[in-house]
Amino acid sequence: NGIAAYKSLDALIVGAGFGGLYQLHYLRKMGLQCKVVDTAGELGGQHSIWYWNCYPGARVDSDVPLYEYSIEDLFKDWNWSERFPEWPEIRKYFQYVDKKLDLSKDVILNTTVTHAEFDTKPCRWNVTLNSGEVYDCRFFLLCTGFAAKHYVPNFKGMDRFKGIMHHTAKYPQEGIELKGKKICVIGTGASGVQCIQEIGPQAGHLTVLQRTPNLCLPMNQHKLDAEEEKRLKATGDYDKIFKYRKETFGGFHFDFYQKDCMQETAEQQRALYEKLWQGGGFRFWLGVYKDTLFSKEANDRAYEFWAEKTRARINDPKKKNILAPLLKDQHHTFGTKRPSLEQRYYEVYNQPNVDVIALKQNPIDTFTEKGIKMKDGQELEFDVIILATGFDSVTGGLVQIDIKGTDGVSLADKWSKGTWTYLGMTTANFPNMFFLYGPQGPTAFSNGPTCVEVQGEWIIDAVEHCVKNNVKTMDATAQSEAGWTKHVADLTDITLFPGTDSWYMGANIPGKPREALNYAGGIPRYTRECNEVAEKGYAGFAFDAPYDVKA
Ligand code: NA7
Repeated sequence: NGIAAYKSLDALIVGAGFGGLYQLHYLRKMGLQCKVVDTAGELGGQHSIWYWNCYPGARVDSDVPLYEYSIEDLFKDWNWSERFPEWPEIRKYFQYVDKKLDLSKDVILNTTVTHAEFDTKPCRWNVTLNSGEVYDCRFFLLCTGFAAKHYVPNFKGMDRFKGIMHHTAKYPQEGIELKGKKICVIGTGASGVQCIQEIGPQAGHLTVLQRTPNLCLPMNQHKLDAEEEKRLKATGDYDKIFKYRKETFGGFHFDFYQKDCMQETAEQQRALYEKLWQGGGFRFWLGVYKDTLFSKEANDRAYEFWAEKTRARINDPKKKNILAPLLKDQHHTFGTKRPSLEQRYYEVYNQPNVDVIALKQNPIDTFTEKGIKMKDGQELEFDVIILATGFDSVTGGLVQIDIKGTDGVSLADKWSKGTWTYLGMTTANFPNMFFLYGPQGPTAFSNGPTCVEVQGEWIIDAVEHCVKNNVKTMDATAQSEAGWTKHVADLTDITLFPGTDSWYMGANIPGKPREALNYAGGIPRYTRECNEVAEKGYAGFAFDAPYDVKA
């Protein structure tokens, strides 16, 4: 009959990934009535990435036990099989967490939050789901992750292609038969690199269309030994790791090397680079000389080492120059686009069935029924095209929900020319709304679970503050968000990041404002700054603003 059924909650949480489930657990512990809503069909869903991104080889680039919750001693009864786990195992981890914390009874799956509006009279959010249900709630928490909205470029003639075509973030759950097929992968970000190295060995032929080379680092993957894990758990090492991960820039268990590059001799530099390279993971990115992401001279040294190591692995001189150009032909400074971790990525290009085309020299002209025609006239035929073209990262997942604040302006409109947040967790005129692992927080420069726990804890405390003090609304002031936004820009402006087109700067989506989307001061500084705000009675927030007057 068109009359929506209203249901009342203390908090509605969007996203059943690391962030959303953390919120659910602790808000429930506080005695609040909460629900989590997620588009995906399983926990660890769309907003934690591991539901939709089930393309071959999809795995996490943070090693375990860093990539897991540190809460409730969950680590004790869980063992990972390898250092960088693949998506099926991460999904199993979420099922394990669900069993331990009894989460899913409060999770609504296969459902999307379509819009939300703040009602200034009762000071509550009305949240509408695509099922037609409407919830009203006091707190509205967006835990959508940084990659909830995938990006498909508008290539000419795309709908003409008659073969199989999927974006990596919408890969069919049942998989695709790839053996012996003619396959094209467009894009060489983290998703492209992971699926290329997996598909190359099974494809009849694989063509990679690369716009920008990925400055990949060795993953150094290995199987984990259950006995060794047991020993480490017994010695208390896991507790130390979980504590330490909050004390490092990126939320890992290593930090930048506390010297500038040029303070050391060429031999010392080489020794450090070699050690970091052998260690694997992000050490060569976030454990390197502390000026590497600030000084072009220091950055060049790291780049040269990377190029030397990488070029040695590629046989064909043409492929070598496309995949790992020399410093003089460099596309971007090292580390200012997200380096991916690879296992056999470069060796795959030594196979005779694998080609790479540099799109800057030979762009896509048009898609055809059978494949893709290149600018130089070459007509390539494919059975399968995989679009590894990324995401409307960091902000896209938030603004795709129609959220209206106290002045009736939507979040999408408010952020259409640039993002404004206070502490990377709130935005003015959207009272009692918190988000995490999103814009102007440490998001993209940090290990996900660390960031989620740091921000999650702060949000839980803020909600508790409101509940205990009978506060109706807590809203960032325009002045405080202007200050934070400038602070985030200032932290980035002194680095090399602004000089590179990347999703860190919003520069991967045509028309998206170019700005620093992530807080570049590191986890410890961020935590300190947020805690200082809380200690000062949540300075920079307005409490119980008279919205009816404003309206
Ligand atoms: P990314 O890292 O954004 O990579 C997308 C890739 O797609 C990248 O190589 C892009 O080239 C390429 N791309 C994007 N648009 C086009 C067009 N129009 N033509 C050709 N190539 C294009 O996304 P991922 O999914 O790989 O990874 C996202 C994050 O998830 C990753 O950083 C991790 O944090 C996990 P470009 O570099 O823009 O030239």
